[in-house]
Amino acid sequence: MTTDARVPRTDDRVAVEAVAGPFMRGWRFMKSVPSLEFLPPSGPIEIALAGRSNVGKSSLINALVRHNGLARTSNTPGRTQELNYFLTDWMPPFYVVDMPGYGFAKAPKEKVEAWTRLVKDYLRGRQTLARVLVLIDARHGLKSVDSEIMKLLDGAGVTFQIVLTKADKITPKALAYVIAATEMALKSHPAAFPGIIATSSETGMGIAELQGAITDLVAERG
Ligand SMILES: Nc1nc2c(ncn2[C@@H]2O[C@H](COP(=O)(O)OP(=O)(O)OP(=O)(O)O)[C@@H](O)[C@H]2O)c(=O)[nH]1
Ligand SMILES: [Mg+2]
Repeated sequence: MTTDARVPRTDDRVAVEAVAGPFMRGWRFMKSVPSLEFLPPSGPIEIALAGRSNVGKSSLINALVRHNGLARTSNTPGRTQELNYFLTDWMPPFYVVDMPGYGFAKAPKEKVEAWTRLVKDYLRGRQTLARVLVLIDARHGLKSVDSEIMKLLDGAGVTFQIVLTKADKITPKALAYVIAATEMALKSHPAAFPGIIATSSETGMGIAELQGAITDLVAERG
């Protein structure tokens, strides 16, 4: 008997659904939050993406949900300026929250200061925030603004996981180096979740692994 390689067998489909279930479902944009008083009422758990401007937060959301254009991306740092809530129709439901970046951005200083305050207040005080993905550009490694955010999360007792982005842009050797250096730095952060996931929104590298980590978290906390 021949097997058509293009048609996944039932057991393969079951395996994919078990690992990446929530990401096989429909996702929709729910709302943009310009300041804390506009946060949705506490309900489903939230998983937020933090990182320097232009690190690839919005692109990673599109790669996770396999829907280019759901989150708006740009070459210009400072594209995302509010907390953007995305909701899945998976049960139990949960939100993925895209956030403005920290550090340099092409926007007026007062605007950058206001959204940086918003991000920090949200990260410190949101009861339903289950985990933060702290995105680090694999080419650059940890910067002082990243360490500052990780300290804030340590202080608030919010677990975070490091996700390297743009791994397609460096050699495997350079990637291994940045993973080792980041692992060393994480030892002094009690809120760090073990395991660094190297990803590329361009090639799909690491996306299934990250989907799996989020699926596990939702199963545990949802
Ligand atoms: N080669 C490569 N480029 C990427 C990857 N991820 C994002 N980019 C590019 O990096 C730029 C910034 O991506 P965004 O997803 O908008 O970054 P962001 O962190 O949301 O940026 P802000 O909203 O401005 O904070 C875009 O030009 C993306 O195409 C990746 O994995 N590989
Ligand atoms: Mg963005």
